[in-house]
Amino acid sequence: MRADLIASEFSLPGLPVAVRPFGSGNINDTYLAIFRDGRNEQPAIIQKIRRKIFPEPAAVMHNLRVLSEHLQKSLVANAAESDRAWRFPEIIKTKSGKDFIAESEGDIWRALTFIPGAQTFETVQGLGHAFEVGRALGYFHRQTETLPTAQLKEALPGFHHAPRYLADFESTLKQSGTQALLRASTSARSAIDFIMARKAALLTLSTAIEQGKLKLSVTHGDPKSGNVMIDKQTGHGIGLIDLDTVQAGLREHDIGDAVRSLCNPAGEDPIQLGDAGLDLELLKAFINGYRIESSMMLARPEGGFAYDAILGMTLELGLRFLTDHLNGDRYFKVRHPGHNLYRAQAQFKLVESIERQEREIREIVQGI
Ligand code: GN1
Ligand code: MG
Repeated sequence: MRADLIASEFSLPGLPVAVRPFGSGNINDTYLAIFRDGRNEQPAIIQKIRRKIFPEPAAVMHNLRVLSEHLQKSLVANAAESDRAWRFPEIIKTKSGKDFIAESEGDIWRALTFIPGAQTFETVQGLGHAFEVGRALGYFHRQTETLPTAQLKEALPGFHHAPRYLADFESTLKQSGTQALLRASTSARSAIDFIMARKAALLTLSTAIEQGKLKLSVTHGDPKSGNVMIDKQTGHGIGLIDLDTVQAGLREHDIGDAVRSLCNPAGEDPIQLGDAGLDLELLKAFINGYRIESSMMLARPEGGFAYDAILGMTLELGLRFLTDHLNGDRYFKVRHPGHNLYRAQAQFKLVESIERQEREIREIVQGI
């Protein structure tokens, strides 16, 4: 099914007059649809969720429904004392009253509300932006503190489970296709050596969970810079989008993922690999924003593992890109051959920069 054909199935006023690809996600197909009713126009987001990535798309939608109802309640309850109008995408039902439309192969289509007057940035815009991203993530963690993880399904099994990524990687290495690719690519071979030398750092958080040192909470799962909505007028962070990976996880994962994405001004696709690096001033700004919210949490998050999370999540994403490269780019969308290898190398450059600044980073993140 095509997005422009499916759009009219959703319960929006009038008819879809334009449906265009939107955003820069690596996984879902996202479109912006404009619905016109007389002289009024209303935008909405239309998305296809693939079963290839999310084995149970209905679980994704269940989580979104539960989360949305929870957030709406707290938004209403706290509106008076809030300095901004927080907003999150909500489900737009189909004309027959369902949350999504299933396709025969098991993929689903859904429509979400478009958040007007706000924008996202793939790369950091400055200290103020970093502060606001911290604030938005902290707000999300604080608001979901009262949502029991048991109410959420496992939308993406094994997500951020480093031992699983490592096992997938090691089995990929044994495949004959990989062996041939490796003989021809020195950069792929050095990327493999890079990760092999850092297995322990990759596994620090999963080991801490096994040892009962960290507890699971509701997490966003993918709080990269490009998933944080910034109000165009005020520059305030007003909410997170891309809620498909919301499930039980570690808040440390979210913090690590946000920092790896936001505090590297060169972004995930740097012009030159050497440009990738962690900026300590941006990190301070992000942590200051996060702290405003986290200081109001009932149970403060464990600051003790924040450094390990920043390092571990950067290694993990590099490993995921590298594995996908060796597997023939089946998971992440690529824009050119070798793109996933380049993305992996960029994350590994960032890892080196994090390792060099370990002492400073530990000082900044202490006790968040
Ligand atoms: C993917 O689709 P997108 O771009 O929001 C990925 C994240 C990665 C991110 C890196 C479900 O997110 O884990 O950090 O790419 N999402 C999934 O850009 O795997
Ligand atoms: Mg995502």
